[in-house]
Amino acid sequence: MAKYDLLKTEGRAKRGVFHTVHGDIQTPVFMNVGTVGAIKGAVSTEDLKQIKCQVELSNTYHLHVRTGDKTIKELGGLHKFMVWDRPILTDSGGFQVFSLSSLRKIKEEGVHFRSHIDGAKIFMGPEESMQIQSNLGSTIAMAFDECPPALAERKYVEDSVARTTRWLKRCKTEMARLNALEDTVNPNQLLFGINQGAVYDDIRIDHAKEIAELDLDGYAVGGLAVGESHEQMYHVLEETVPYLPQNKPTYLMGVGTPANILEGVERGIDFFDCVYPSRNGRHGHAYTRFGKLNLNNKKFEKDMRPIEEGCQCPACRNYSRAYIRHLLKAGEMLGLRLMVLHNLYFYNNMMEEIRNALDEGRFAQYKASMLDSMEHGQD
Ligand code: PRF
Ligand code: ZN
Repeated sequence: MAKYDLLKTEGRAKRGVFHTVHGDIQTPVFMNVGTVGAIKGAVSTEDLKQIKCQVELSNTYHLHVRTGDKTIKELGGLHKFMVWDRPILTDSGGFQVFSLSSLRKIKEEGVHFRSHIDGAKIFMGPEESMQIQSNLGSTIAMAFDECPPALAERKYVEDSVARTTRWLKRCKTEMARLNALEDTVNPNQLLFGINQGAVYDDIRIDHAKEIAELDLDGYAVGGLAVGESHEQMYHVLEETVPYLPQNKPTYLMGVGTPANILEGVERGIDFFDCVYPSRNGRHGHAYTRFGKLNLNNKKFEKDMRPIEEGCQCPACRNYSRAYIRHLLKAGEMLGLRLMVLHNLYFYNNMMEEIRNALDEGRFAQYKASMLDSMEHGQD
């Protein structure tokens, strides 16, 4: 159903467009993280359209424990519930279970754990994850995987990756069954597989080859940005991405800084997501092409310039650093909101600049000048 058109390449960097039932996704793209169906920082879906957001990302696990995927299905699915008619990607729950919950037990059938909200016992396996994502009716569902720690021993990673592959096959079967049901929210729901293997090149490569054969709608590289160095992450991408289909979208999960994204694009990644722009914004840290600013800083007390000169975001078009700093100090929600809007706009706008640079065959030049400006720029 979905089709990925590779429009242009520069080295390994890809410029593409992914056609979905909820509209086209121009890649490379940054997905804006709204874990529970809302971008933290009081950002509405109306705002998302203003800040060039193409794809919203939500989490299976969080929506399952509150308000419940069955209720959301009853109400017409996640698109209707959160009033967003463009693409939504849902993460499968595996990663959130591993990072949030205590007392988890991993078995062949799935993971037993306790809810981080009320401690209730929950079981989630590949079938449950697909059923929840199907109830939400997201555009793209992620496979249920295990993300082993970056420093896990080789034997542990081998066993874990083998299980993740068996889980992936079960996800594919279950998704096909669910999409064919009469009352399914989104009969065209897509499935992305996830490559794992920590920092072991050979495990990563074997796994990439194995999942590439399953002919999925797209492929993610998971298990990165979990404690390894940036160099190790870039190395894994160089080794692994060539074994993922070039005519399908690739997704680097949970990454990262603007520099990480530029490096990821260079190594063939189409999709990114990260909490940094919203989380750092809520802490008063602004991303700009001239480097990061801490708006809590006293030096901005009387600074009437926008966060970033020339930025077309709703914050910079109207408000000064001095005013936003004042709002942050006063604990006013508007301060957080303007910070998050600026940061997300910065990320989405950088992706647009990356796409334009790829279109014009000058990505390498764009990347070099952006990295230089972010590192040495004067505000
Ligand atoms: N798996 C899943 N979601 C994820 C990750 C993963 O490995 C990561 C790792 N950076 C972020 N989100 N399912
Ligand atoms: Zn701005």
